[in-house]
Amino acid sequence: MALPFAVRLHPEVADALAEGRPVVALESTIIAHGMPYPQNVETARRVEGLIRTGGAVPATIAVIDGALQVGLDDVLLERLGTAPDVAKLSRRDLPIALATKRLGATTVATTMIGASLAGIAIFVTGGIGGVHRGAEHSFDISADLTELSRTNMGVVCAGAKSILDLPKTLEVLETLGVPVIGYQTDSFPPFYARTSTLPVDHRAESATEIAAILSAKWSLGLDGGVVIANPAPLETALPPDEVEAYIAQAISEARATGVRGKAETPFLLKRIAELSQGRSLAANIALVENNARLGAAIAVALAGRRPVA
Ligand code: PSU
Ligand code: MN
Repeated sequence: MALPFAVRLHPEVADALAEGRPVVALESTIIAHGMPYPQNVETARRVEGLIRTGGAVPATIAVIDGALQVGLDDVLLERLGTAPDVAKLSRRDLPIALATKRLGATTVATTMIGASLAGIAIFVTGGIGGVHRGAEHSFDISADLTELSRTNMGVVCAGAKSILDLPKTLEVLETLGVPVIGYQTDSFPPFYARTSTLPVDHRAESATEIAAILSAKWSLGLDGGVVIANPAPLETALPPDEVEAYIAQAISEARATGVRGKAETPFLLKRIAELSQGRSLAANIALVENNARLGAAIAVALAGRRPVA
């Protein structure tokens, strides 16, 4: 199948897809705007390694030189992690960045777009965007949610950060018809901690079971994503009350200094890392790695279900 001219596949990714082998997509906003250098690039490389160990080919996605590049080499990863002017690209920004040849990092929404165009079905990230606290005033609801309603992708995450309004986020996902699956958990994980009081739609025990849910959804033509929520590892999880104090302070600083819109999430992540003296960053790194292991296993299970051409 011919790809749109603006999508460019790394040869290793193209070969794997052509042969029906498992591929896992990764986002680049977490590299350019979610973590500081050098941990961002180190994490990106380690996550790619874990996906390979799990039997799949990693495909980190970004906008480079006028193309939606699916699969980055080491030089490009380093560039994304160090360049001072990397744009944060959600769905509305994508055509502009492509036409103006900007260097851009893809969010969950745009990574889903690129991965889906390439023919990838599984995507690993840290946390999805959602309904921001105070959205009843600001209307700030991440385009990640609308993308989940339309683009076929299993999105493996550790839930969503409680910088968001998690009950409202889950309500919107329900409205949009996006299943929320807990991996070996009954509750929607709040990113830095492992459990919450918010139920998931279904608890799945295995990667095989998750692959079966994805197949069932898409075989019916029920387009859209599935949120696969994987609780953060116990060793680095942070106490919820402590995290809440950092979040409250970071949000009040954002309000006081007028930070909002697409700048809000990167600002809050940075402040929470500072306030927690790096422990939130350690937790973030550990949970992305944990998600990489699960994502690879789901991609392997899904590839096993598909007839190989
Ligand atoms: N949540 C995190 N870390 C992140 C992001 C979200 O815990 O790095 C990034 C993801 O790329 C996500 C984006 O898609 O922020 C959402 O931004 P916005 O709320 O502006 O849509
Ligand atoms: Mn927003």
